[in-house]
Amino acid sequence: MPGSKVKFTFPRVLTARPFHYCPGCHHGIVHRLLAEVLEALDLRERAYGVASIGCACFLYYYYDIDICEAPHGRACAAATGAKRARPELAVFTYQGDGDFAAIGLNESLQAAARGERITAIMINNTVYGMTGGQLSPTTLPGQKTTTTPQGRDPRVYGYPLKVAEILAQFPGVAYCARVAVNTPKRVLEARQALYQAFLAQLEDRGFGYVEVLSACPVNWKLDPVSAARKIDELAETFPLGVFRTWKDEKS
Ligand SMILES: Cc1ncc(C[n+]2csc(CCOP(=O)(O)OP(=O)(O)O)c2C)c(N)n1
Repeated sequence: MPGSKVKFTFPRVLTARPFHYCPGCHHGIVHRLLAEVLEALDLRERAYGVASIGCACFLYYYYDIDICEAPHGRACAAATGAKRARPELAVFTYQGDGDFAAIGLNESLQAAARGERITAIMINNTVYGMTGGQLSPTTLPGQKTTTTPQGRDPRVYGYPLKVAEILAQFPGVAYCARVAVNTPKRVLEARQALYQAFLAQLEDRGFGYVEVLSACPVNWKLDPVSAARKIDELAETFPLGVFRTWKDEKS
């Protein structure tokens, strides 16, 4: 319409299929951001996603790009194979914290240490969401889960694994950030982080990693608004920010 300004468009990378996620879950926001970044970088024809098991296992329903599914924890290994076979593709993984940092920890660390030219996205909701909210490596001390009904006791179950801080030490990691999507400002920062993580791959700099603190209202037993607020509490244990970027390093 004359005089009006387009404020909202639907990324072509997304299909029209409604998300299956629970109310208040942040997967939907991250999916939308990922779609916007793939579109901004003109990657629709050469993006290749590797979905994990967990709540995002139906990733291929929602994107009009090639996506395969890797067994629990193997997404970074599968993505490595895809990227090495077809270096012209923009290859990414989309994993939960259980997938990336529990059963898949070895694959994840080794791919990052090798500096594979892939982009890994880890959705950190501090639990195994899909299977009913069990303890994961990122569960907060004191947090109640179905396998720690009294709350996580670090003397028994250890302390949360800070994946971004671990990966940021590796020279092969070109970009490493932790973001959240519980406020509009943070949503914009999260999009920027995803953009940079893909750029690290497209510019052949190394492994790109974005960890997203994500609400799981059902397993946290909170309403969506309280769950979104709880992200601020998570950010005390898992600080937000860019932990490593090739742009800071001397070339
Ligand atoms: C090879 C294999 N092992 C175990 C499972 C069972 N399983 C399905 S989802 C899941 C938990 C996933 O948790 P997370 O990766 O944190 O993702 P979320 O569901 O929270 O998004 C597990 C253990 C499986 N589907 N496949």
